[in-house]
Amino acid sequence: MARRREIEGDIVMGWPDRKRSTAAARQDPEGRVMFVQTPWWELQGLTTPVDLRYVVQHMGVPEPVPPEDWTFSVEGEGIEHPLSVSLTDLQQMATRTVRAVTECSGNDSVFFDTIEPGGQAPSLYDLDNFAAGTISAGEFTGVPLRDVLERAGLNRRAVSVRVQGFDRGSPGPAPGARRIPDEMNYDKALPLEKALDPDTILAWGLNGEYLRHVHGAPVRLVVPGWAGNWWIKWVDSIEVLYESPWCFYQDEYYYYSESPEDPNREMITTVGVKAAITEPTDHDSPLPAGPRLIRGLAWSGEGEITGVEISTDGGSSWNQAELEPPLDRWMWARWSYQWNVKSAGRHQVMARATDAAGRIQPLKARWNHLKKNYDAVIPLELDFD
Ligand SMILES: Nc1nc2c(c(=O)[nH]1)N[C@H]1C(S)=C(S)[C@@H](COP(=O)(O)O)O[C@H]1N2
Ligand SMILES: [Mo]
Repeated sequence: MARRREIEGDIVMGWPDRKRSTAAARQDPEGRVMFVQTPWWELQGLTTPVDLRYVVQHMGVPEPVPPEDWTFSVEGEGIEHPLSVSLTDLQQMATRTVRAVTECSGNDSVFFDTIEPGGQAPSLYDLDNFAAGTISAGEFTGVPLRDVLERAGLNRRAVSVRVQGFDRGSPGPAPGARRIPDEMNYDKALPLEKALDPDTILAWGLNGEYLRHVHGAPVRLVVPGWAGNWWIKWVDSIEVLYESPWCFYQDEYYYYSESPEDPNREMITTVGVKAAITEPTDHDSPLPAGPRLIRGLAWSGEGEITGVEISTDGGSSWNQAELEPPLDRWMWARWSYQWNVKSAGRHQVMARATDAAGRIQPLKARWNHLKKNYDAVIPLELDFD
């Protein structure tokens, strides 16, 4: 068959160009985007283009505020001089740029069902699956939260920094919740130590442009390494406290426990150490046997990626993949592995990551009833002829 020579895709700047990736975007009746999933396996580098970034929020997207009318407050018992801060005030401070992966705690959650009896795994590469593709990476520019707290006279004996968005609503039903407010703002209470990490920033820039409204403009919190639900969008107030306050999306929604009744709840903080295969995918199967490059991404919430291993024999043996520079602390790393497929038929490929904190990606995820932070290896089944 003659190979189709490709310049047949989109018109870009008036010229025919290669086909671009599209995200799966769900809109409200007025055409405003409410939820986006990212086809991360199609992307060619480390930065997710803003148009392809995932979008998630719990109580709807609030009406935007003109940035010049917007301020946020810094107050609470752990603050000596309460402040009202405008975007211009922030932009008069020294900036910091952080490149990081954002992963929703619900990303890949559907795979928890595969460890329930009779569960069947869907394709990882299918945005019809509601839990897929809620992960993206990018370059955020802003000011360290620490610098703003210090300017307001932070008392270092404080333990908690509650950050609240201006989105308001009702969280709706939540299994195991002991209390569901009728109306609330989205908020989370960051332990002081993470709040003081210089890479925890109040960001107005993303990938070289102003942050967009759906991603939390004028300013959102960036909490590298920690699950997306910590990355408060539409920042409205910051309160420094001597004890950790009750927050719905901390105490009743994003926590680990075995069952809704289980009284032992563990706070969700960092994301797992994970590797994901981007090439080939099960949509490319069947493939010709012979030499075959396996490529993917790996990331961890606790430390730089130190290795990725591949198994093509069901986990009996593991071989090192090559990590492709740069290895950036909070970013995902690209990796590749040369595999020689010697026989036709069905083969299973598994990739597992390790990180500088000494973690090894597990083959089986630890169950939690809310199905948060799925972090186990997801085997890829490929047919060869
Ligand atoms: N104010 C506010 N911030 C929020 C949320 C929210 O509902 N309200 N959702 C959180 C969750 S669960 C995730 S995964 C990330 C998603 O950020 P994004 O929409 O920019 O991808 O925002 C977080 N910040
Ligand atoms: Mo999330």
